[in-house]
Amino acid sequence: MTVHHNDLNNESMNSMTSPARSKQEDKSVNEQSLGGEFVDYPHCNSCDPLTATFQRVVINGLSRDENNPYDLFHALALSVKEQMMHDWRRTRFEDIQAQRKQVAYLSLEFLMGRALGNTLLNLGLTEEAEQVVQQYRVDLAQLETLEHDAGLGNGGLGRLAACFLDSCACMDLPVTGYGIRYEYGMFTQKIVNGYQVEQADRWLKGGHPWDVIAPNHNVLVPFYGRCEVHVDHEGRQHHTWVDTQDVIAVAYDVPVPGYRNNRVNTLRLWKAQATEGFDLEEFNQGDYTEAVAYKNLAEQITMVLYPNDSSENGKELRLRQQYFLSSASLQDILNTWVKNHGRDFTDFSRLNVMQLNDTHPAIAVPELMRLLMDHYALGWNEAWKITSGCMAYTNHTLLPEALECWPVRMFELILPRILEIVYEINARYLNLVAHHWPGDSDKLTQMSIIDNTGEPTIRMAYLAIVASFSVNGVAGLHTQLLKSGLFQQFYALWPDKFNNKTNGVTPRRWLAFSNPRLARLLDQKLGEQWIEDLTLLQGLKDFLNEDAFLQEWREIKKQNKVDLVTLIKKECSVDFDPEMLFDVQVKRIHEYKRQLLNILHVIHLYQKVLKGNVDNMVPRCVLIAGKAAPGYAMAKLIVKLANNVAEMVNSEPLMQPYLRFAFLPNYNVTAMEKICPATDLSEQISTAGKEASGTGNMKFMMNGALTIGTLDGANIEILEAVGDDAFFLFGMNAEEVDHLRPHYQPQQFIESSSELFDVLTLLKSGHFNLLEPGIFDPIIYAIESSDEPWMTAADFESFRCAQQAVAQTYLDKKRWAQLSIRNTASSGGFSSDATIAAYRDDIWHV
Ligand code: 26W
Repeated sequence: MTVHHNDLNNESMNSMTSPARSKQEDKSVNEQSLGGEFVDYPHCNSCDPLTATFQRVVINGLSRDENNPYDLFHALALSVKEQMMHDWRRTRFEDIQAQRKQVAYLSLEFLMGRALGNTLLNLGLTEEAEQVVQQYRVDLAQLETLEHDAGLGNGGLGRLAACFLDSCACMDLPVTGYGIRYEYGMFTQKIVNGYQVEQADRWLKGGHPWDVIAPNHNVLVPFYGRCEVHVDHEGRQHHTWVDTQDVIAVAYDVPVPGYRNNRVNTLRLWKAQATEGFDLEEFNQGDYTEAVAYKNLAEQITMVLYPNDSSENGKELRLRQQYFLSSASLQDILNTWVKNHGRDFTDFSRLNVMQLNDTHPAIAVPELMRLLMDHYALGWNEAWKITSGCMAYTNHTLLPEALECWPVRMFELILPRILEIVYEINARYLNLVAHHWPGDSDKLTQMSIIDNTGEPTIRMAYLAIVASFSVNGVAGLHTQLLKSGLFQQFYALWPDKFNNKTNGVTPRRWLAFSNPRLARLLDQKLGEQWIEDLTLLQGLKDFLNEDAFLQEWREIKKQNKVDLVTLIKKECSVDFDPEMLFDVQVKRIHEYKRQLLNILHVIHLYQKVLKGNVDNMVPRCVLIAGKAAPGYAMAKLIVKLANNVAEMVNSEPLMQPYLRFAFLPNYNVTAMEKICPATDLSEQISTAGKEASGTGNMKFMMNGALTIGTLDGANIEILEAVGDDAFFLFGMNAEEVDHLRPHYQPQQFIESSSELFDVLTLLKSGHFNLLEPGIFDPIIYAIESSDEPWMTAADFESFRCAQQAVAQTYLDKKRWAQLSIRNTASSGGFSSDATIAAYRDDIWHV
């Protein structure tokens, strides 16, 4: 069945801002949003103190039951949101008034985690909130634990988007995040008999107190249908996309408060809703079930986050998500523009920029062309000038399997008008390529946006590069590899587009909030300014030789470890000991991240203890956590191996004094808030050249962990910042990896390391899978295979030696504390504030 654009009844149309809206309406909105002074809601109580707001919320029954802790959490969150309402509205008003350039951060993922604690911190309301809830005999910390993580992301890319939003608000930048309000976020990981089992994440089940629905921003997103061309009396072609099945995008706004600066930015999340026009009509024709099925089809779009963070799976639903986000966001941006500037787009690209978070929203490129041409009647050249003047693309991965290529036939069916535009972009761009490399037809094939080598597909990264004025990688090495490898020819064509923006993490969440003990010490020693200027942490170096300070530093780490011990005991039933070295690797499970290398090392330590070879051995607790993509069999097997090895290690009494090993289920933002302050050693051990940047590495460093790592991603910059005596470097570099690749013979490495040989022998013996013989064969086979891309065996010896150096260093408590301090002190450059300052100055020009 089809639902026609025109079929929408008036009621639903009224809530849409459509390009067809009359001048009259435009004017009234203009007056509302721009007219004269800022007038607040008449009944706005955000000037009340939090205490009064909270009491009113409770008394008015907005909370359900004040004896129920969850309801109290809810009431507190509503009250805190209300505290932000005035500034939120004013921020929007002033940004429009000032005609500041607006940035839209388009991302399929925003991994926000919990909001309460962080919001209170940013607003400076933590103490007041503590007092308020004490009257109900609960403590704030306990209430905070009742909030469900907003897990609207997979890993690095999604969490980066969240850190960026925080930094933008803190730095007073007019940046709006645009994303999807998935009904189900990142799955909950359970471990059953050592295996990962996924459970749906019903994160909204208790209600979501933070968002505000903004029905006046609803837009219609078209799908399916067909294209028509009309030629007007001047001979100009006009394209229309007709017989579409439209889906309503409903805006849910989440406030993003800055740090004590009265700015509140917006994260606008779109939810799909079936149009209202369809059901009655179909129902009258007796097609009730069809009508309901259509409703499902429409509302499916925002039902679930795709849980893979490294391989593209080409699902139609995912494409619909991407287009839904891109179209809704752009329509919203254009509607705002038209309200405030009318239909004159001359200054549009001077006053708007869209940052594409990887290629996931790259379909925004042809969509902006479509809206400008088909809705606002601009010609191709004019539309292209605008589009290519405001798109900027960030690449987050070099892995070829992660590069998105959509089958042309899928576009043909779902987005026929978009396909036409992509073809036209490609034709014009290939013309330029042909001029640049005359007579080189290979270049045309290699660089074409359409890949015709097999089933025709659209290379989304190429589309993004062609249309963007800026293309950036996320760490120095990564950008260099983009220029010399993946996007080499594009770099030759447009060298000026390419730039690096090394990632960062927000010190509000990852230091001030997660590590309050350390934050208090920093306040005392450095003053409170460090939260907004993290380079001030350098000042810690003045205390490197003060014994009392070193003592205090170690005591804080120890207390944080005690907290983590409690969590590990509760979740894994494993006893960690805060006196032991905490050796931690937490991140998505992927072969290139080499959790396997870490597990092999644990097996090696286990064998050492079994052999009684314990002289000078440093007792350690090894922690691994992370989710495997549900369809990634090898990653899931690595989870199982970690759990089985942990079981053997922890049940062997001989290990007790020397080695403990836990796999913590359901790694997420909230878990990291407990983990990173308690970590001594941060494992960043990816095969060189594969990890674009990493951001966990930065969170650990900020919290005083030392890194054991390869020369990969931002590790390189971390090493430079802290110095090589405070970083345990091992393994091949990216060049050596590439060099060895064609000749790789893992057997050579296995034969030349008796330790690795012994580890593999034990693994092969079935020692860790007595009840499930053969299950780890694929892992053993991979390690021994000459085309294992991650070259685990090649780096084992080097890793083991670096781990020995770690142990040696840890024996000297004072030295370790000094190195730990130096790590924190040198982490200032990895604040996302620094990263955002660079986006602002070099790309956004806000
Ligand atoms: C299409 C499936 C898919 C989904 C997500 C492919 C690729 C992705 C992301 C690009 C994966 C990702 O999160 N990349 C990580 O981005 C971080 C932020 O820049 C980096 O720090 C990590 O190194 C990078 O792996």
